[in-house]
Amino acid sequence: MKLIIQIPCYNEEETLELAYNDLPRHIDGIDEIEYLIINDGSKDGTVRRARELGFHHIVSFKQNKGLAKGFMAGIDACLHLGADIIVNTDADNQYCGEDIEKLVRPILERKADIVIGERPIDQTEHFSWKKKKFQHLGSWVVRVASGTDIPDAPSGFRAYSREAALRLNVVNEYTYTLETIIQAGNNKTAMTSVPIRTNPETRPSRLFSSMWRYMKRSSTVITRSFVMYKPLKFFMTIGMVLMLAGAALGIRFLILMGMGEGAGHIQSLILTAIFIMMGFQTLTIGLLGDTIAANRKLLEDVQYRVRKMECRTCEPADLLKDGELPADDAEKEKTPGDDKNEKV
Ligand SMILES: Nc1nc2c(ncn2[C@@H]2O[C@H](COP(=O)(O)OP(=O)(O)O)[C@@H](O)[C@H]2O)c(=O)[nH]1
Ligand SMILES: [Mg+2]
Repeated sequence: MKLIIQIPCYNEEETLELAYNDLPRHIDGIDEIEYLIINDGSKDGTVRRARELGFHHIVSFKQNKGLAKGFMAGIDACLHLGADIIVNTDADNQYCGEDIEKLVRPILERKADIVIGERPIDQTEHFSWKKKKFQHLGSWVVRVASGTDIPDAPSGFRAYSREAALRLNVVNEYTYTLETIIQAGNNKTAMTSVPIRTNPETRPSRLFSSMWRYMKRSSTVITRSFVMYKPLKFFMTIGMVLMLAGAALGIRFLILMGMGEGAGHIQSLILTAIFIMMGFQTLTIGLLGDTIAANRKLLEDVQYRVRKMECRTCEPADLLKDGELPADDAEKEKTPGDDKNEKV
């Protein structure tokens, strides 16, 4: 049983050591533990630091592509490297490394394929009141959209079985956390949650830099995922509301016409027609969306089979060879002490 712990990194030279030292060296039931970072175009010496610390594998992008792409590139690399279980944690040592054992346990016991670490949000001192409320609200919306009972959806501390990782898909560019739960819930993947501990803050969050930005991006991700996985429900609800509004106005007009007052209410008759037409169009879009969703399910199945066949043989393009450094870092290593090469 091989476990690979992956850490997405963007300019994490400072805190990576702390996170690395906290990682477990042995877990009962696991034969091999390896560590991997995904360097998302960092401008500091993240990769050099990771090599010095002894990370086994490094996936490195030449430029910043965002957390969601980084996460998926890490998953691809872990599958290629033969991981049976993949754990994702953060480079700022936010999560308690010792709790990785709790994350992998339900997978080892074959009780789940995805395990999400539930942070003690209300007890976390460095989370503002607003951040706590938004995290709870986000989790509630994801629970509704996914039909699951996961209490902490934005948590990045997770474990995936190989089987669940082979089926993972992320299309948005901001974060993988919400979309993967909605997808897994709709695919009926066995998912569970375990309470975990967090460490004191080492630096402010970069993903949650502004409340409005976070809200805007998260609501886009959730709406898109909901439309993708439940198009009929989404458009049918809107379509039915429009049709009902049209029908109510239409009945009102008929009653008024029966009373001989129809002539003064032609405007509401026009509105009735508009509502009913819009409602009908929205229902049709729902049916089209449902057909597209059925096709996507077939494509996902094909993708799963292809991934299963090729993940061992096809080397991921961004996986560095042993000892290899990205061009920038290699350059810096040749000329140590040169001021121009100090970290940005
Ligand atoms: N791949 C990638 N990872 C990022 C990016 N920004 C942040 N991260 C990583 O995502 C993890 C969580 O980031 P953090 O700023 O601690 O956000 P928090 O989860 O809200 O505390 C860390 O491991 C970061 O290095 C990015 O642009 N790309
Ligand atoms: Mg953090």
